[in-house]
Amino acid sequence: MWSASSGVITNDSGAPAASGSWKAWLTGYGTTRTDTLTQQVSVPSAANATLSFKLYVSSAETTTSRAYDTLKVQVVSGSSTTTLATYSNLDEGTGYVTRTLDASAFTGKSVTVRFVGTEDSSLGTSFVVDDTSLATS
Ligand SMILES: [Ca+2]
Repeated sequence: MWSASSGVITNDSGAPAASGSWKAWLTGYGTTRTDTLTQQVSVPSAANATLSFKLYVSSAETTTSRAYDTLKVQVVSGSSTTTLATYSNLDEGTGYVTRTLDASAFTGKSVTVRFVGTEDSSLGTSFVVDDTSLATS
């Protein structure tokens, strides 16, 4: 069960879903804003854990070198927060890209998976997340 900032979990047709019509749409307003999406997860005991999701980035930014708007993928375990990956307006693409992150450090733990979208005061960047899963092996 995901918890999210208002409006993040949406079936708004302004951005495609990777499957179905619902997805998590973080930021994209072109104003200073932070959106979060979190889920508590008990990661089974295993040798390896992988967090995967599909990410679509659409941006009004025109720079090819500066990350003005970012999406951080974090795991919170107790009082410690680990950033597994950071995406930005520089990752803009024409469709969903499957992202696979190593979460093996968290096997056997109860953690919170957190997506944090942050944008600056102009030129919106939308981070759209769908089909998130955590697998162990
Ligand atoms: Ca921006």
